[in-house]
Amino acid sequence: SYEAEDRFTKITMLVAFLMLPLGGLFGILQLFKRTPGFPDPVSDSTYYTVLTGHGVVLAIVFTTFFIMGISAFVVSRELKTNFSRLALNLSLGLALLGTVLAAVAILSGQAKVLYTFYPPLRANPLFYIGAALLIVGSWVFMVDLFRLVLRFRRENPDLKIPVATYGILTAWVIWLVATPPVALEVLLLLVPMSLFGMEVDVLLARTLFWWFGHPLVYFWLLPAVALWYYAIPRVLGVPLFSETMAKVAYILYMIASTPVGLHHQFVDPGIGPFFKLVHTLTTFVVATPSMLTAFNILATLERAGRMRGGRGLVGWVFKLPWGSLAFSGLMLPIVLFANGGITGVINASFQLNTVVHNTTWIVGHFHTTVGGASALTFIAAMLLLAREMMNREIVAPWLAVAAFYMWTVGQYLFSIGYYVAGVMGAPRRTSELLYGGLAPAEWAPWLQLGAIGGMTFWIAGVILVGLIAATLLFGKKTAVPKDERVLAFDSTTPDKIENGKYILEEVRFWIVVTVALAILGYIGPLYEIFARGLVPVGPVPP
Ligand code: HAS
Repeated sequence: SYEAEDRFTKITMLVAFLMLPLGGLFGILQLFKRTPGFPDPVSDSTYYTVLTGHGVVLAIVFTTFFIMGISAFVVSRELKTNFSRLALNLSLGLALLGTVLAAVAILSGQAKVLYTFYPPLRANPLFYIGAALLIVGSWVFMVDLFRLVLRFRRENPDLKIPVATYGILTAWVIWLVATPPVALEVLLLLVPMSLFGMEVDVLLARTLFWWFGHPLVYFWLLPAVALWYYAIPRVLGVPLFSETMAKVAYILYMIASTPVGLHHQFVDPGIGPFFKLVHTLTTFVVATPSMLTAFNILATLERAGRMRGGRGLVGWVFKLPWGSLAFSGLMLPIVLFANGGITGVINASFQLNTVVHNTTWIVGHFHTTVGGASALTFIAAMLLLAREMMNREIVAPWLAVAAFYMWTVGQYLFSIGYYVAGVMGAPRRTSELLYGGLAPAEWAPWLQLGAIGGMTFWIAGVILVGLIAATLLFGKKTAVPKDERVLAFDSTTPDKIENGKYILEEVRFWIVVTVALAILGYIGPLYEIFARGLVPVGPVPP
């Protein structure tokens, strides 16, 4: 039985679920504050509390808890194994404690440092300690997950790792490589800065943060990709076009996701152009698996569409079940990812980055990636889990489908408005410029278009949160038969490895390559920072 895993998944999903209305409230307040001609709901200084809350609650807490929960659900069932109860309880306890501490710091207005917490801005120590505890909690879970997958590998040398578990494993390997530098930054630099006023080298701190910050986005993405690869073919009743291609994509994500973080620091002085160019090139490598994913999913869709009688170049697209809850909930995030992915490639281009960096363009990019590809997939998965794990009939499924479309249209409008305003120079992360009367009038219509999009997907979010709650509270009790379940990971039978050893299944080897490339990617820039000599500065209150 999966009693302990299910309890863990229920609690982590509940925490993730509770973050949605809170993060959404911060989001809508911010949207109004930033839009010319709209009512101004919060003071200038509260704006930074709201912005920090929005980023931390949704991008860090919602995602981490959801990913821990879905990982326990998928891996235990696909590998037919159990996590250690101690590890589950300990990791949950630490992560919850950390979240509460950080929440106290943010909600009391003592952590206006945004989710990137760049020094010399100083937050209350509880904020940093809370963040560190959340990470440590996730590590406890991660170690146990590695134990189970490596044991499966050892005990079943002739079996392939199932495709969803492989994706979840990849996400956690990325987490393994990404989190130690930010933990060092927090414990050695930021906590002492916050507690004792210790001086900190800003560039060193930012570099350690972005060592973590970019792989973090693939930690958000990979569980969504794993759900797409597993569930979309299941919903369509066809096999995935290529499982081998899926695993190649996972491996490329894993090995290339870390040595790329300097693309967030193109305009930081103190790191020379050589390593920035190297990270530009590796960023194009890490964009490749998403293109493989696009190809793999499209080929699967085409196969299914043609089986249903679709003809011609695009006729098959209209034969797909666009009105089904599971299909639209999993496919529309991919349609959003096409938008966010293309702008990601633009961000990564060294020269173009100087046009879009720190503008509202970036806000458009990350809403359609983490808020589109990842968050919408996670919300759809929550509804499916309410049906298939909690055995509740989904209340008004048609409304959920309508909300998925509203979310998608809203995010497209939001991103278009913010892209154009960004290219015109509208800055992100500030309200002063807009409300000090300094904003050029030409930004206004685009920020207003963005606001219409933002309100549209905010309303979609409210509907979806309401439907999840209504399903759990009032949904009719019905056990869904195994063959009708979308997330039926317990019925996976791992395939056999043919022709002896199969390099894609040698996960230990790929973990070593991942760690080595991450270190190689950062030795040079860190050497440059230390060789130049550190320039520590004292903290400033935000
Ligand atoms: Fe990014 C900034 C580059 C992907 C999240 N990114 C951010 C920030 C966040 C974020 C949160 O190079 C802001 C950080 C901050 O606060 O400062 N990003 C990239 C690149 C990719 C990318 C190259 N980002 C993501 C993902 C995220 C995410 C994924 C979250 C989940 N990003 C950057 C850069 C910056 C940045 C710079 C810094 C900018 C600056 O100056 O500050 C790539 O991985 C993207 C590859 C994706 C593709 C798309 C493939 C298309 C697919 C869809 C196909 C469609 C189908 C539909 C099948 C190439 C998969 C068919 C439909 C039918 C109807 C048939």
